[in-house]
Order: sequence, then C-alpha cells, then structure tokens
Amino acid sequence: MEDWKVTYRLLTHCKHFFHRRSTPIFHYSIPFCTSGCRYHFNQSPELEKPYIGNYQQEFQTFKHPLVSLGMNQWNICRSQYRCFASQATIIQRRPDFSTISSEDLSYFKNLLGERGVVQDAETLDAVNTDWMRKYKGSSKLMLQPRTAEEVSQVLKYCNSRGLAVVPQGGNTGLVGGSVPAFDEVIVSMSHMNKIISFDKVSGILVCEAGCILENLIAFLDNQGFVMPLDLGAKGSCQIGGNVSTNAGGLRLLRYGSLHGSVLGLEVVLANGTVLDMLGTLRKDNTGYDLKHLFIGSEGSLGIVTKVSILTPPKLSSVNVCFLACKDYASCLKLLLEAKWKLGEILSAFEFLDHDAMDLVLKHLEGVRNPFPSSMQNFYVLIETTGSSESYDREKLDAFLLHSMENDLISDGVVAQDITQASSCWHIREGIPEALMKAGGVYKYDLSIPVEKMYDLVEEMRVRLDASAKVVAYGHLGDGNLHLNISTPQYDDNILSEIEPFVYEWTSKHKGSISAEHGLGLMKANKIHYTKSTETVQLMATIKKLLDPNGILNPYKVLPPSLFTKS
Ligand code: FAD
Ligand code: 2HG
Ligand code: ZN
Repeated sequence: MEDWKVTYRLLTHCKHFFHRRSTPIFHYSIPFCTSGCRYHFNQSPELEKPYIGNYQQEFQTFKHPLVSLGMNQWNICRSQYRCFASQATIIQRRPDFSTISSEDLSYFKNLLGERGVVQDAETLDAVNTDWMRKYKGSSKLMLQPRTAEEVSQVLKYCNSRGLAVVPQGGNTGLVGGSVPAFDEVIVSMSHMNKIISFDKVSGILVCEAGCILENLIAFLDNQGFVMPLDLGAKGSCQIGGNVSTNAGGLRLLRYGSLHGSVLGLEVVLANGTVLDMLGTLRKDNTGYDLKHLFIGSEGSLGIVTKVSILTPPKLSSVNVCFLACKDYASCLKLLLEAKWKLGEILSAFEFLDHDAMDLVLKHLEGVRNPFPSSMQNFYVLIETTGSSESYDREKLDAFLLHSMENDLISDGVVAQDITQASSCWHIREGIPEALMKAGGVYKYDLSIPVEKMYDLVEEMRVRLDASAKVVAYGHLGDGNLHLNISTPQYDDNILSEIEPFVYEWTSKHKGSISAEHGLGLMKANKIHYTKSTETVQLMATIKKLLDPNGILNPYKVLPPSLFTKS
C-alpha cells in the first residue's frame, strides 16, 4: 500500500507563465518551491501524544497495537466503537452482519486471484487507518477488483452473505468514511485506474474510478486541458473518491461543483447490479438524473466504477498573489472587489488567519513568511486564470492598486514565476499537514454566510481560551470555513467545549456542518443540524431501497439508529 501523498499545486501551464511585472508596491520574497510530500506512519514523534480521557472505564476495550506507541487515540472492542472525532461517535457493531469465513476467502480468491485478496497485517493496518490517524477499523480483508464485473460479483456475494463493505479510494477522507468502523470488508479501487477515452473537441474524459487525481491532471495537461477539480490530497485521492465525496477544493469558485462537471457514472449497487449511467452528453433530460444520487453519497449507495467528466481547456495566463489584510472585514471587501474587478479571470480566493500561518511556519519545512518583517492578521491567496497575458495583467494590476488605495490590503506579493507561485500555494495547501504535525486536531468543515463566518472563530477562541489553538482558513470565495482546533493532545474536556456548540452555532446561522468533506462516521449523527427530519427520512428510504441489507459503508452518513432492526 502506497503511503499517502500530498502534492502542492502543479503549475505547468505555459512557458510565459508569470511574466515579470514592475509593480513597485509589491515585493516578492519567496524563494522555495516544495513539490510534494509523503506521509509515513509512526515516524513523527510529535504524533505520539498521550490521550487524556476515561475511555477505559467506559468500555471494555482491547488495545490497538498503536496504543503501545503512545497513539491511543481510539479504543476498539468487538461490538462497540468510540473515537475522538466526535462526542457521539459511539456505535455498536450490527450483530446481523456476518464475519469472514474460510469459504468466503476461497470464493474471493477464486474470483479475484490471490493478488486481489489482501490479508497481510501491515497492509491491513494502513488501510484500516485514516489520513488523520484518528479513525481505526479492524478489517481482516481487503479486496482489489480490476473490473466493474468483479466489483459486481464481490457485492452480490457480500450482499447474499451479509458481509458489510467499505469502498476505499485514496483514503484521504477527513471524516472517517473511508475506513471500516469494525471488521467490514475493504473494497479498494486502486487497481481500476485506466483512462478509457478523452475527446479533445468536447473535453470529455472517461476513466476508471481508481485513477489518482494527480495522474488525471498530468494526463490532461499534456492534452491542453485541466481537471475542474484540484485539492491538496491530489497525489493520493482518486476520482471515484472525489465523486463519492463531491469534493470541492481549490477550483470550485471557477469551475463549480462536481454535480456540474460530472456527466456520467457507472455504479455498482449493493446487489451487484451494474448501473450504466456513463453518458458523455452535456444535455440529457430523459427522466431522473440518477447519477446525482451517487455524487456525494460517500460509498453508502453504490460503488462508483467509472466516471465521465467535462474538462475545461488549459488557459495560458495564470497569476498568483498573496496578500495581507489587517482584519476580516477587509478580506470580505477584497472578495467583493475581486469578483467585480477580476470577474471571469478569478480562479481561486483562499484565506488563512494569523494562527494558520504561524502553524505552517513552525511545522512545514522550507516555508518562508512572504512578509518577514511583520506577522499580519489575515492572508488571502488570489489566483487568476485567463487567455490573454496583457489583459489579465492589466486587470490584476488595477485590482491591486484599487485595493491598496482603499486600504483593503496592507501588504502583498505577486509571484514572478512558477516557483514563487508554488510557494504561495504551498502555504495554503500545507495547512492540513502542519496541523497533523502539531498534535491532536479537531476539524470542522463549515459553510457559513461569509459575513458571520469569522464570528464563530472568535467565539471559539473565547470558549477555549489558552487550552487550544483555534486555526481558521478555507475557501472564502465559496463561503467554506475550515475551523481547526489544534491541541497538544486529544482531550475530552476540550471536545466538550467544542461540540455541540460548533454545530448549534452553525445551524443557528443557517450554515452547513459539512461543506465539502462529507459526514462519514464523524457526523452521521449530526445530519439533523443541517437537514430537516423529513429530508433525512427520505434519504434513509432511498438507502433502504438501494441497499436493503445496509451492507454499503454502514454507520456512515446517516444516523445508524435509522437502520437498526427492531
Ligand atoms: P477516500 O478517502 O478513500 O473515501 C472517501 C469516501 O468516499 C468514503 O466514504 C469512501 O467509502 C467513499 N469512496 C471512495 N471511493 C469510492 C468509490 N469508487 N465508490 C464509492 N465510494 C467511494 N476535500 C475537499 O473536498 N476539498 C479539499 O480541498 C480537500 N483537501 C484535502 C487536503 C488534504 C491534505 C487531505 C488529506 C484531504 C483533503 N480533502 C479535501 C479530503 C479528501 O481528500 C477528499 O474527500 C477526497 O475526495 C477523497 O478521495 P479519496 O479517493 O481519498 O477517497
Ligand atoms: C483544505 O481545503 C482541505 O485544505 C482540508 O479541505 C481542510 O484540514 C482541513 O480542515
Ligand atoms: Zn477544503
């Protein structure tokens, strides 16, 4: 099993990329480019933090091997699960699910060959553990099908035997959805990684679900196109995982959500039925557009095996600037100005606060503060992408000048080449990695009306005082806040200060408790903070219709109590 990989944005657009400009008010002082980083288990002593809590008294537990390394972030017992992710993540293993027998293993080996049936302890340890090392399952079996037909046979068999299944892509999910809660069979999509076709006229790419996003980005770059999706986990995450989480990322502001770009899907249902919805048409109003049910369903309704996606052409002029703002109100005004003044060339508007920058500077190698003489309160990364160098430059310069004159920005750098642009992106995309290195982290991925967004951060700081570091960043252009609470170690007392407050606050302000990461295991029981009872009931009805035995990613997305047999 390959280690997780985070790759900072690959900027390979054109040879004229980042023309030299002479805007004296902007200096540029970022000399390093980091092109990638791999994660290794158990190599970082900072991760080995003790747990402050009382789980041993609450449950009869056995210790996971990682506990002996000091990483006792979870306790697992045969029938009950609790982890740090959320106060209410206490679930029972469904007793009606079967456990793997030797006959099952023989069936799978016969179907997939020895190579498609993985039982070795080291690999299983990796695929049972999520990216944050916060969720841990105890599956004894990973299957690696190579075709949709094999996925179909696997699911048909599991359904008839009552074996629960977790579909797994790159395992970069941040809500505990990609790893088993108990002993579910892991169906890895890694071996289904072929590009099937690419049409240069329409820009439509058809590929298997296990294609790694970064490989698709590189393939399209050669063809003169781009993926309408980009995120820090691109080196490991798969397009099937992206579709199943409806991943947002850094380009949503420009290209919209996957509900718009994905034209078709092939999906295997729990009973083995292969649904061919792999259309390559931009317009098709024949009946219900069922593919949308699977976009963002986090592996709970079916396994995505193929994806057809509309990709935009690669434009030759890209600019990146990194700006400092004195307060949050200035960030908002800057966003409004960027929409007006940059308009159709605006391709990213990301923000981070002082504490996020501080964390990156402390924990990521090779990162330099773009404004070394002073720490600023807020930072904004703006990217423009267009087809005319001179036109784009004129627009950007006018925007920057206006923003300086109106005191919206207090300092700024404009990247002069790809290296400097990558360095700017490194700061923003490296925050999740820096948080991991800092110790324990409580992650909240919220959509909140932008005017209110930072109030939550400030209220949280008051609540937690010095006990934790409250870090805020995110896709400001999309109204998406990544609120991260960083602590030296996981602590029940801190968690009880954060939850349910964070969910209640978000709900009160008509926000969403999952902007882009999904609900997974972490927030299956929290869905009601954002969705009405009737809506959740209809979701459960759909789940029961498509997966009557509930074998697909159980305990995730919807409250498990909706599926317990009386
Ligand atoms: P996994 O993590 O393997 O799985 C995620 C969910 O999808 C699980 O529920 C799993 O069961 C299901 N699933 C996976 N493959 C399939 C399939 N073929 N069929 C059916 N179900 C499937 N997310 C964002 O939205 N925006 C970001 O900017 C972003 N940045 C990130 C940066 C970092 C450093 C990291 C670690 C994560 C980031 N994420 C982000 C979260 C994560 O990368 C995305 O959710 C991604 O889409 C998950 O893809 P994956 O292949 O790793 O899926
Ligand atoms: C990002 O935008 C990802 O960097 C991760 O969505 C967010 O770590 C997080 O909270
Ligand atoms: Zn994000």
